[in-house]
Order: sequence, then C-alpha cells, then structure tokens
Amino acid sequence: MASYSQKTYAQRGKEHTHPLVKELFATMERKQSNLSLAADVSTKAELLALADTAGPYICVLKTHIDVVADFDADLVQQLQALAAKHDFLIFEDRKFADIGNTVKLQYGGGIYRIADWAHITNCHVIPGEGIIQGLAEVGMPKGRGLLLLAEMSSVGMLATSAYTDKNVEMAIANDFVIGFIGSRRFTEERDLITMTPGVGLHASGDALGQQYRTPTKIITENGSDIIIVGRGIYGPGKDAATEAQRYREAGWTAYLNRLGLK
Ligand code: 6AU
Repeated sequence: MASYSQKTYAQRGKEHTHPLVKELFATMERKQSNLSLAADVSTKAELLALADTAGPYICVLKTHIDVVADFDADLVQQLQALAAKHDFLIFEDRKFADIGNTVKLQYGGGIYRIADWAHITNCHVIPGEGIIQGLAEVGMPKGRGLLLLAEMSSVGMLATSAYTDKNVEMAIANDFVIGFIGSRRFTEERDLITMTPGVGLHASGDALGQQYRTPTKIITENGSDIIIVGRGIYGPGKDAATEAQRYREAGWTAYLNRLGLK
C-alpha cells in the first residue's frame, strides 16, 4: 500500500473516517494551503487583526489563548466569525500535561472553555493514557480532535526514541487522537496527520532554543502534512499578508513536489 504521504490531501479526506479530519483535508484542498499560522500575540486587537490578514492563506489558526492579556468571550466569537469568513479551523495549542480528571476541567471549563471553540488541541502523554481519556470525554462529544506532542522543535528536547514510539502507540489506539506535533510522518497504521512547528524559510533559530527547518525538508522529505509558522510571518519588520502568501506557496509547492506533480 502506498504511504499516506504519497496520496493527495483530497484523497485522504475522502477516505478518512473522522469528520474533523475530513473537514481539515477538504479545507486544505479548497484553499491550496498546508499552512498553519502560530498567532502568538498578546492583545485581542492584534490577534484579530492577524487572523483577518493571514486568514485567506491558512488552513488552521493556532492560538495560545492564555497569552492574550485582554481575553474575553467576545474574542472567541470574533475568532469564530473570522474562521467562517476565511474558511479555517482553530487549534488551541494548550499542551495539556496533567492527570485525566484535571485536564477534563481545564479543557471544558475555566475562563477559556477551550473545547467549546477549538477544533483541535494538543497534549503531552507524560501522565500516561489517562490524559487522552480525560480529554476525549470532553472533546469527543463535540467532534474535536487531539494531537500528541511526539517530538518538539527545540534544542535538547527530551521527546525522543522510546517516548516518541509510545506516543505513536497511544495515538493508534485512541480514536480521539487525530495526529501529532512532530517533524515527520510517524506511522502508516492509520492516517494520523503531522503538524510541524519550527518552520522558517530564512532564520535558523532564536535565542531561546527554537530551531527552524524549511518547508521542503518538512513536507517533501519528511512527509509531514502541515507547517506551523509564527514569527516568520508576523515578526519584526514583516508584512504578514506578504509572508503568509509566501509560506503558503512554499508549503504547497513542497507538497506538490512530494507527490511528483511539480
Ligand atoms: O514560528 P515560531 O517559532 O514563532 O512559533 C512556533 C510555534 C509556537 C510554539 O508554541 C509552537 O509553535 N511549538 C509547538 C507546538 C505547536 O505545539 C511545539 C514545538 O515543539 N515547538 C513549537 O515551536 O507557538
């Protein structure tokens, strides 16, 4: 059987059984985009402006909602309106890491009520499989999906070898898991997606351990599905609309090259 990374996003969407992943692949195909924007800005106005500017070029908006100083319920409503206007999904990069019972409370409640509006969220499996079960109890009935942090992009990260393999095992065994954060395709057992952060066309890293690889490396060579780009798009001196278009083009070209279509 051909690797999933040799199939088109459209084909994978058709064959997939998870409605959210079907929707994600269909969005990617419609917009010809495998770009997710990491919108790490600290005010409501900045986040909404960035989502509106980059919205036409992305398949997924990734948020860190707890860095927004003036967060309120209206921000969520406006983000949802932008998601509808520009046709993208929302991924709250919460990186849950506690026992099942606690993450249930954190995911469904509190100020942010993440499960009410984020199509996708992610977690570390350091506490064991209970974290997935706890999150699934809240997210499954709402049609949400979970990514496991099988690897990280930073210097000296500890998610390697046996730990990464455990992530893959747990992902295969749990229907609520739709894929991974990591640098490559991890399994052919079922069609689990990979979203990759630490992607840049020019910079090699930052002062705090972030490391950047190119879309070609990540998509064409490593078989990942979606590139996550933050400061490469909105960093100092950058025009977010121009950069979002550039990264969309780079990510899509890398995908076509992988399929041998370009
Ligand atoms: O492009 P950057 O470096 O400005 O932003 C990268 C984004 C940030 C990180 O919180 C996130 O990607 N990230 C993650 C995610 C997505 O879970 C994991 C990781 O290993 N490295 C990483 O940078 O919002």
